[in-house]
Amino acid sequence: MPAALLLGSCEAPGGVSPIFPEPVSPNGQGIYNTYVGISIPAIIVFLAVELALLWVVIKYRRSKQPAGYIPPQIHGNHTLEIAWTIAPLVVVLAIAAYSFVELQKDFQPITNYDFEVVVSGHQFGWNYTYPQGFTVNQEGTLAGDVTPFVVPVGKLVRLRMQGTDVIHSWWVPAISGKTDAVPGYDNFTWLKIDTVGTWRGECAELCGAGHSTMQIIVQSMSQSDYDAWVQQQMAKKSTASASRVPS
Ligand SMILES: [Cu+2]
Repeated sequence: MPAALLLGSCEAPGGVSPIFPEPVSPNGQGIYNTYVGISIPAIIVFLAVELALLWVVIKYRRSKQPAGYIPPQIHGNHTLEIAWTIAPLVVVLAIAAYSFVELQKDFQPITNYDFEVVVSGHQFGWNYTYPQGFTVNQEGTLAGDVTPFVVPVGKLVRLRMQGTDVIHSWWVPAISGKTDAVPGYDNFTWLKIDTVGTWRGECAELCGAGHSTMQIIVQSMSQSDYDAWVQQQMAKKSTASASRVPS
């Protein structure tokens, strides 16, 4: 609960929390695990190196040595030198392999999805085109919350990222990693949200003067609420197209 309060207070309108949010999609969970899985060994290595350094500095400080003392001049301990070259190499390669596996899982165009939404970034906002043919316009603003991108709970949704002008990047930390929306090229990510709720994100690629307005809100609904919402969107779309017919 205190964590939730802290997260809540950090979520100013139009921003994302500086603390890693609780993941709600398997790819968000995978990224979170990668973050923790790399951070913990990194902290252990950092502490080990700093403590060893401190120990040497304190134990062998000049004031504890006889006047004019010169430490033993040793050069070349092959076992030690090979060990401290190989050990970091193994750590770095392990981090690379671990990250690469996660990247493959999150950003390959998956084929077992329930439906696909085309997400198109523009200066400054996002358009979400659903298989039923309607589009949700999530126009950027800082005056309040943007229109949510709505998905049903528990469905695997493939996101096809496109850009119409410059490169944008779709990022909702609890759901997925930063995915570039590039003009003339399709990028892919996906989501499968396991609970009803609302999550925040923002454009993560500096894309022009209105970049900061490009908030993202993803809302997940139960299947029945989602179906009703789709009906509403379809009705809106047909009245809009009917009003465009010349009389
Ligand atoms: Cu942008």
